[in-house]
Amino acid sequence: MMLDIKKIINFLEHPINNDDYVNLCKKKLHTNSLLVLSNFLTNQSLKNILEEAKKLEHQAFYCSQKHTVLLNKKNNDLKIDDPLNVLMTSDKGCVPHDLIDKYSDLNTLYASTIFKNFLVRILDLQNIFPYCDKLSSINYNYYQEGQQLGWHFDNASFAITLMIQSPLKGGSFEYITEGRDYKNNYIDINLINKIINNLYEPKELQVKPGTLVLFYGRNYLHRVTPVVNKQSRILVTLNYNEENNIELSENARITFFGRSD
Ligand SMILES: O=C(O)CCC(=O)C(=O)O
Ligand SMILES: [Fe+2]
Repeated sequence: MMLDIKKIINFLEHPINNDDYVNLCKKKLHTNSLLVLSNFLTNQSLKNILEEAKKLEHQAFYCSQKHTVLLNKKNNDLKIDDPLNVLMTSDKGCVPHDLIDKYSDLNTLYASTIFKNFLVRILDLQNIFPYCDKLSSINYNYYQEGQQLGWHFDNASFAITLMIQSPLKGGSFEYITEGRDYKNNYIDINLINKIINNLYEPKELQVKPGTLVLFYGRNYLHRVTPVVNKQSRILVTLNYNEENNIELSENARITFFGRSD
């Protein structure tokens, strides 16, 4: 309902149902390759979501994984120093969708027609759909001291995140906007090699709580650097699909959530 969503999205700064504003966001996304909307959430909603995040934190499932930049396991047929075969470390905690309150602001936002129309328009899609499994659509992610997400390309074409608690030190989002063009089956091994060996400086993004970030995670090599002190980094991912009836693979669910249903 319009009434509910107005309490969650800061429409004063982000009138996402206004044509001019949609076009402005679209332009920003294409110029900067990334859309960053600070103060996207109202203060009250950020407070509600932070409270829920803290309440659920002890139920987070922490996984520590080694993966390649394409999120694969090590391939013994490839050279050990092949940039597509080098292992990265990722460890973070995750609370799956089914633990999030039905009446959470996150559920209202995720299902909101106004919000979905905005996304569809700026991304030039026909439609977007939730995951059909109970775990994958909305996730709280917790990065505790020392935890990080290694360099990777996402499997999903786009990613939408909401920062809920920024770390005081470390925990930066780093990325490059070149490196891969999934649809044209292109991957720049040399550039990936430079990035993972710290020979090329990536872009860095640090955002404050309440910020929405949208990026093309399948084409951008990105990572989250280790959080340096006690304050955890808490971030929500709002996960949609371009097609209906998609579930996250059972393997991925077990890896990230510790269970498949
Ligand atoms: O935590 C972030 O800012 C990015 C998360 C991410 O890249 C992912 O979950 O794949
Ligand atoms: Fe990612």
